[in-house]
Amino acid sequence: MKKAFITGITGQDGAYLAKLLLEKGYEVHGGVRRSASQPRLSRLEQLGVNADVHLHDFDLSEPYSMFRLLDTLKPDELYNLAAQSFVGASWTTPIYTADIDAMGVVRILDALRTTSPETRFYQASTSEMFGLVQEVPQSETTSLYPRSPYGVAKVYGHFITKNYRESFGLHASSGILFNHESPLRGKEFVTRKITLGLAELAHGGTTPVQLGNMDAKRDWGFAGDYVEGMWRMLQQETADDYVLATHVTTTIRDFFTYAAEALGMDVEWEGEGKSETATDRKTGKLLMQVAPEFYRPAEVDLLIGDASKAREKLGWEPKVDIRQLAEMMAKSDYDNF
Ligand code: NAP
Ligand code: G4F
Repeated sequence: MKKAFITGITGQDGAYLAKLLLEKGYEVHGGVRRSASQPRLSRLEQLGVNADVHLHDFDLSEPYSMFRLLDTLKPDELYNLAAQSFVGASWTTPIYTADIDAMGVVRILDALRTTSPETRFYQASTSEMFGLVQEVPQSETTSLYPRSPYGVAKVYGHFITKNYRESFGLHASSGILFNHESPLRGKEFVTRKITLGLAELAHGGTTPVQLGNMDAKRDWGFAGDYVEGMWRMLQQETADDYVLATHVTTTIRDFFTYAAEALGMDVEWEGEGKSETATDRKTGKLLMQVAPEFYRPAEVDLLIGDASKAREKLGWEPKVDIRQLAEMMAKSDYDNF
């Protein structure tokens, strides 16, 4: 039986990956950090796998306990999914974000190099590294130009992974994953904020969803498809870096429309910029208004990925398209309201 260790197992991707690895027969271990409301196992519970995983106290800021844990576990595969993952918060917590998302990666790589150099390592890199995009679509060879403290920290994590592969021969791969969502997505991310807000409105609520930049475009896929790609990367004989993306880009506005339509609404858009609104033609209810506090100091305007390498070398394909994703999330939030 193979043994896997997942950092960030309580997050969206951690929960889907834990389920996938259990289905494949792995012994699954995960790192959880302490907090007053610990353990935060709701996502693992929602997928019905909380009782099947082995949990360990773990924090990416704590090198010595990480070292001891990895020395004991010596996992076959380690997926580093833990991060301060919210781009918006990285401007208010830039130093913390750098410590976890950049230094945390080298802490774990260095502990692995010493305690368990045969472990195969996955780093959660991100399309946010492309930032002010230098090429359309973006692939593994596109130049990086991060636009947030989060993106800058992730660039370090990306290159230190490559560096430990080249310097010490670790089987260390980076997945450059474009945005991926699900009913388990954190409530602060725009897709989930939209589907939760629309579910409340559909149940009789009257508070419109307050959003920032409606023109940004993202390449959105389903998290369940993307964790399959992570696993496939670590099954390759040689470690490498891969983009996972759908090659379809959608504005925030269009995602909002798709989610609203899934709940039977008929959206009318009016105004522009900070005056933009969305109303349900059927009921006259105000569904969305722009709130300038959700604009970012610097924006990533357009992400669209080219996952040809993953398709050819890993045989990976996304299965859920953007309308199916919006419907899945909107209906889940409506049903669980
Ligand atoms: P998520 O839902 O926000 O989960 C983040 C996880 O990291 C949580 O389990 C969190 O624990 C844990 N964590 C945070 N700080 C930690 C620390 N100091 N020590 C140990 N654990 C810590 O994120 P996600 O969407 O699953 O994303 C997984 C990874 O992929 C992240 O690295 C993210 O940056 C990256 N990524 C995500 C996407 C995407 O679209 N989802 C795209 C590209 C890359 P708590 O439960 O205690 O908060
Ligand atoms: O949903 P978001 O917060 O995701 P963002 O910034 O693209 O980051 C996510 O994807 C990255 C991969 O590219 C991951 F690395 C990262 O960990 C995370 O999972 O924002 C998406 C877009 C932005 O352009 C933002 O300005 O939506 C825009 N937006 C407009 N109104 C909003 C809002 N975003 C949020 N969170 N909240 C709003 O009210």
